[in-house]
Amino acid sequence: MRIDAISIFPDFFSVLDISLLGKAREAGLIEFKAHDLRSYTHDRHKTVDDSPYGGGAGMVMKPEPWGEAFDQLLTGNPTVIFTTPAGKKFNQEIAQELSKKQHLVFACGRYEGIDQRVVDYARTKAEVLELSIGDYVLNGGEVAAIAMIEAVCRLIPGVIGNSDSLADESHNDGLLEYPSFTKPQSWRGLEVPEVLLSGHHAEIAAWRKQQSMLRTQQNRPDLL
Ligand code: JEB
Repeated sequence: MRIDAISIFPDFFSVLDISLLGKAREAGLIEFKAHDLRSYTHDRHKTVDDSPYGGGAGMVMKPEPWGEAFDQLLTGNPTVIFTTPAGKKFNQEIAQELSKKQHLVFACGRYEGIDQRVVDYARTKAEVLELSIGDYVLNGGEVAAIAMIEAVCRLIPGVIGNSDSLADESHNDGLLEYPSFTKPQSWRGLEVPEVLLSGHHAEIAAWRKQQSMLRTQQNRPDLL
């Protein structure tokens, strides 16, 4: 999969050099590049923002640099994702869909967001999604894009070494995960639940299911 990100802060994306995603890139499974929006400007001050039509606080990202970036980057059959607090809520189902695409382009705004015509224009050149990672306010789209990129890339075959881990995740009936424990059996006076040491596979499965349901009831009753 090829992934491009367009941002005035391309350095945010250096976290993608680390860990599993970094390995997947070295292995050639993912090709990623972050592009500086200011490199698509032509004025001395590399201007990317202007005041909003209709008035109001803050600045809006002007369309011209985005147009030039798209002219260069929207080749082949890309899907463009605008990260925005006004987007549809990103979830695992969307991550699954995106993991099948050949080319993703993340458009990451700052300030009060991007001139809406940029989205309309992108729709004439590509499949376009406006997505949010949740109901809280960030200063820009970069952190949201990084979260989406991680969620999508770990679903690409070969990115996660042990594909059992992936298969396991879709096996909990839409409930939250059960709690996990490892050695030592006793730590600072805190014990691992006895049932997990028993070797009774049916009892362990039943306990985990009960814990999953309890957690879901307490933390995410909307899932029940
Ligand atoms: C994404 C962004 C801003 C109103 C308030 C703040 C570009 N879940 C999310 N929260 N915030 C964002 C997001 C996502 N995805 C997000 C892009 C931009 C916030 N801002 C700041 C804009 N409008 C600018």
